[in-house]
Amino acid sequence: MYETLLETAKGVLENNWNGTFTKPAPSLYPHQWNWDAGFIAIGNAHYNMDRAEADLRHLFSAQWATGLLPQIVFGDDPNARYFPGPDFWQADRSPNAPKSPRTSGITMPPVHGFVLWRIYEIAQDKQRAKAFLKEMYPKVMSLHRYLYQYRDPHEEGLVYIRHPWEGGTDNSPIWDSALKRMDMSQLEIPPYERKDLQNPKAAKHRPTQEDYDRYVYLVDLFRRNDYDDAAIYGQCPFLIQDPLFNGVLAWSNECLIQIGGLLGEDVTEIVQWDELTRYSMNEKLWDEERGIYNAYDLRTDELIPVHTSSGLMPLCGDVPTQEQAEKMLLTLESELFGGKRDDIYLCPTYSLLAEDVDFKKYWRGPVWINMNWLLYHGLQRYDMEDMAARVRQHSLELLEKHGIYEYFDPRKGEAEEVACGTNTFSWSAALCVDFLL
Ligand code: 2M8
Repeated sequence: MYETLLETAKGVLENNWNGTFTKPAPSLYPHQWNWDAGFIAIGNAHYNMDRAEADLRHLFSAQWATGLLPQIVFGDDPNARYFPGPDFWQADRSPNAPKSPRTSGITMPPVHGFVLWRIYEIAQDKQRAKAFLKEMYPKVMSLHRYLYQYRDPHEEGLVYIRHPWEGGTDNSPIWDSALKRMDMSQLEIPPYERKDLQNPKAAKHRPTQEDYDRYVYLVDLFRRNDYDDAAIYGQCPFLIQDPLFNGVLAWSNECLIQIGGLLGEDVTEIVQWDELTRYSMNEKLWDEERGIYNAYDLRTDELIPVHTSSGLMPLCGDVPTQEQAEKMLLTLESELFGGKRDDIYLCPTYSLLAEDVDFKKYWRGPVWINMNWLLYHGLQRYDMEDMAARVRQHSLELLEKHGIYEYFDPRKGEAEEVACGTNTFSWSAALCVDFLL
């Protein structure tokens, strides 16, 4: 079963490798992306450990002196079309940015701790894998240290993001209220030209122009402040504690504790982060009534009670108790996410009941394979084997029937174009390999 799918997925990874790093997708995303690189390395680890290691080494070669791991590491292909490119970011305004390679000036969900652990689990040659852990451990530690030092102003163990791109879920409805508060008639945005709309299939489902104006305004704010974290914290209208980002952080902390233990390191610092993050996620972000985690807006000091699948992701980090997790399972099975319906592919990224759910619009409804992979691992941690198997099965069915696409319309049978976004998408391929092997 699935032999052809496996070969197709490997072919995508092969094709998207440029000799130095793996592109998420050649036409739409021609550079290296942070969390993509993590997911991609997991896929490669099953049959090409050299490449898995090379991708992560390349990503971390761009780490800033503060520990920030950039969202994009730019390649040097002069024909690569992407906005905003390195000349727009001007990351070299920061004394902390590396001279080379060039990077953007924000980060992404810190998947690398659990990625390293997963690679170690997969590895046949444990000695080599351990040497790689030893090499990477201080780098991932320095990333986590950056997050707790600069992104946790109340020292509560919850890390904020300051741009929707840092969340990885660019146009998630979670960000709507914060973005809407930015009155663009009062704010100056530098001129810019989007390149993503040149991809005809993806164009119609990409974020709107209003979204982009806000994305670009924020980038401009960061560069005007020379990427100084304290100055940006003072001025940025967008500061959000996201349950996906913090759930991933919790999982990575946990894996760093395991890695540190294996390497004979003192893990006291991580244990402290880990305990505080779990505690605060449950104290501050947990929604007992709805059985899901919320995001929190640090600018207005209020919860953002929007039902997206990001609120289920703390499962992967073992953040909820078994009792909380049972409630989350009910939420997943309910009409909100359609977990028991035969006509819905799991897992829609936005509640099926939301008035503005859009089954094809990027992070506002479609199924994404990386979210399914995180959810699958989360469900397994709570022995929810049936639902985990369902999530895996739906993922593989989508990929097999519709291709290694970026995201998928969750409506089974009904939708005309189920596969959305770019084709030959690397993390869909890599996580498909991991699901299969
Ligand atoms: C998407 O984000 C980039 C900006 O980072 C974009 O829209 O141009 C998101 O899906 C993000 O999660 C992903 O890492 C990136 C590359 O696949 O594309």
